[in-house]
Amino acid sequence: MSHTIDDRAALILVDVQPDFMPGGALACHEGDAIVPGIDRLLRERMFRHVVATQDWHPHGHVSFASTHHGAAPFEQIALYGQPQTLWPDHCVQGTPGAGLHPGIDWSALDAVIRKGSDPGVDSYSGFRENHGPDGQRPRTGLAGWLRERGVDEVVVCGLARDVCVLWTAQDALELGFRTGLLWDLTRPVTPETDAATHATLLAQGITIVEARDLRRG
Ligand code: VGL
Ligand code: ZN
Repeated sequence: MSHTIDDRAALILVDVQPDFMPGGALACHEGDAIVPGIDRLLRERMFRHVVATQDWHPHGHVSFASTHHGAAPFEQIALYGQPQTLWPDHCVQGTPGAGLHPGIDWSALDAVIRKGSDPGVDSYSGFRENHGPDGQRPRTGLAGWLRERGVDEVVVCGLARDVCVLWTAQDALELGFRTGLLWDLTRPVTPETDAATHATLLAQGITIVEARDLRRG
């Protein structure tokens, strides 16, 4: 089914970074399979507005298992009263694995939102950090940036389908944007979660789109 977008739509490219691809520190299943399709969308100038998020952690970040004595990657702990998955060290500021993927022509990129820089708070969504010690989720400024440009619809893709892409799409919808997710241009950390992710998106009113079905209106 075709999905028509116009100049009021923005593409949000979530965490398209080598550390989330095979060989990287926190590899998604087939994570690199999305690279050619994203490169094509950008070269075609399909979207008038393009923004990328970049996971960007300091050494010793609270989300790293290595920061917690005796903890193993993929374990869950409670942090500020919320569940927090502990990850392998990944996307450390300034390392090659944290860069925007070199296989994509980024010329059409308008802005980059870096997230996860607060040593004590994780940040999955491009719009808001995870819960902090005060129970709040601080805004990144992305919603304001989009609104000042007249954007009313966002289309999200990138990595990981079950973590940062999902959280970004959910926040976009909650913040008032019509929201689509390019399913074929995402991949999960945990493939077993795909059915649940798909059901959650549909139930919440997020449109699931395939890249080949995008049309310019
Ligand atoms: C992500 C886990 C930790 C993601 C980032 O980009 O989905 N997942 N940090
Ligand atoms: Zn991270």
